[in-house]
Amino acid sequence: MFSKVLVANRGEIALRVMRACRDLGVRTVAVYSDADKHAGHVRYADEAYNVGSARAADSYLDHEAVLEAGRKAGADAVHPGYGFLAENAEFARKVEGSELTWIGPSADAMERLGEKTKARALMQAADVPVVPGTTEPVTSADEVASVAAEYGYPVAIKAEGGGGGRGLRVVRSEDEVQEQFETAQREGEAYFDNASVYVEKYLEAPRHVEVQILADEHGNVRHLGERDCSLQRRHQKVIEEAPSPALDADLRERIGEAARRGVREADYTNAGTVEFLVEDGEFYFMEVNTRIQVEHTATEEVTGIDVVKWQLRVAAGEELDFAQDDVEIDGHAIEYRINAENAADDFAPATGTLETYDPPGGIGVRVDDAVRQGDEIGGDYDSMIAKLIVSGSDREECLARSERALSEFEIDGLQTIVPFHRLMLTDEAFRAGEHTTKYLDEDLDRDRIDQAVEKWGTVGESEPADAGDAESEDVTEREFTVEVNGKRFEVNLEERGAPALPDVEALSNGGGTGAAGAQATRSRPDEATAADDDEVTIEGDGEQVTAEMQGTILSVEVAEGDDVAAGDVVCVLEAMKMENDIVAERGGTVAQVLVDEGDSADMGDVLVVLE
Ligand code: MV4
Repeated sequence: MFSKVLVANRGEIALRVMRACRDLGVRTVAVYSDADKHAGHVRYADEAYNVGSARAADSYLDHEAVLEAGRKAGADAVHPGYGFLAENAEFARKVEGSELTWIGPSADAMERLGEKTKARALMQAADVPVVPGTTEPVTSADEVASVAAEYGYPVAIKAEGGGGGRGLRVVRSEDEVQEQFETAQREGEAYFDNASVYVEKYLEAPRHVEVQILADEHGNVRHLGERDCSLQRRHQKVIEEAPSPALDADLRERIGEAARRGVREADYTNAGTVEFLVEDGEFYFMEVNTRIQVEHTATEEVTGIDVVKWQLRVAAGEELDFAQDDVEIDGHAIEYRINAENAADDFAPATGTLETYDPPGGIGVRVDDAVRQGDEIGGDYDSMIAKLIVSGSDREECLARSERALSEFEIDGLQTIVPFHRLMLTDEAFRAGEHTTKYLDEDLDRDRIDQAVEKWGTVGESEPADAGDAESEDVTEREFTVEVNGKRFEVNLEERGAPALPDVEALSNGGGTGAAGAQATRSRPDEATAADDDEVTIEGDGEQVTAEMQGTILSVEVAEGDDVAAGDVVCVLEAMKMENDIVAERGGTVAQVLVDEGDSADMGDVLVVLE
């Protein structure tokens, strides 16, 4: 096994990989951009290197800077996570040519599967069903028309380098052929530097079903069952689950075996995903993702197999130690992407500070994230701030736990898509598992999304502009906990036309929340200073000498910088006509004197701070 791994990524996936490293006793190296100096993956890693560049996201794409960090750290392998460098065969080849090991499929295998017509031909050779169409690029609109004549309209024209919906054009009749052919070529050229296109029969409402694969360097290929990712918005997955509610046992067996044959044919190693379209009880190969994916967690939950750990073990030359028959799908798991987005505003990215971040827990709940309360969500990177993965013994139990877990998830300070997820749990098509890849973009009623955000949305900076009524600006809101006859009530008090409260945030954070940084220098109400200036902040974690009763400061016996021993008098306080010596309990150096002679002090006020 490796002794030190560089993780060339950020966010939750960097943490996921580092956790697998720790489980294996492997040390971890993070890289970061200037915008990410204090990010979760940097906090977690054993060591970290700045690979900064002008644009934050570009830092993670800089081949030479990443390799140089690996050399400096003395790492012996690189894990790319997903996104950024993960599917870059050129970078994989550079790593292969260095003293570091690439934790992923070989650059050759990545290239064999990267071009769509090559991948289709390879799958056909392995007896894996592909969507009827061409396995060679088409070079003229006439060719498109003749393929369409053979299979019938509609057909899809796809860019050779395509993926994620870019460079996919649907042709519904002969008079659209010329225009769509040219558009597909232009898009291919623009997005992928490759104007080459090919043609497939277009399936109207397929499901997206993908099979998780693990393959070692000793010729063993296993599949870990499938995930259903049909709930997508504009080609972005939103909810994924394992197993697929759309497959029966027979189709499940056949699709899994087809995926194994396909990657074996490609001489593929490490983890990968074979994507299929499923329609009318048939499945068709779509593409291979040559990396770990966001949604691998759902597979981990139903198989009990640590996919990321196996990526490391396989890359280190180890052999898969389980047979295909040993892989059992147990129960059901659903992953909810917790994106900072406002679903009511066309899923626009939301930015802000995580004023509250309190994820759910308990049985069947897993949260993969790299943020904590107080963190700034900036918009420099993608909007996913966490993943909630819920499991149960079957889909029903999983759905019930999902409702519970999503209602427990407390996030304030910016809008997330939690309200959208809660809506899906009330949605008939989703609950029945009957939704197709069209469902979100074409069938779901926008008004229902707006209502969900109004009902469950977060109140914060990115609150939708139309969420409140016109009067709301004049309403001062406070939350109280009251006890009536021994029963606890949470009371929300609204006063119309009242002056705004000074700083509700600071008040409601009185108990301290465990969040570092952002809250650390806030003055807390139970330790309010005797000074008139409300803005005084108390620094450090040394002794705070406080007034034990309400009174007047008769004298101050210390100044900043003085050394004070335990029992020394720091102030004299007059209360109820008595003079009281206020003494230091532990002692230290005086860091702050917050009162002057003649000031009045309330019980609990901080008078002097020692460090
Ligand atoms: C298709 C298809 C229907 N028929 N191909 C979209 C992304 C790209 N990589 C493949 N995509 C599709 N290819 C044929 N022949 C429908 C889609 C498609 C889709 C696929 C998976 C998940 C969501 C989707 C949303 C729209 C279209």
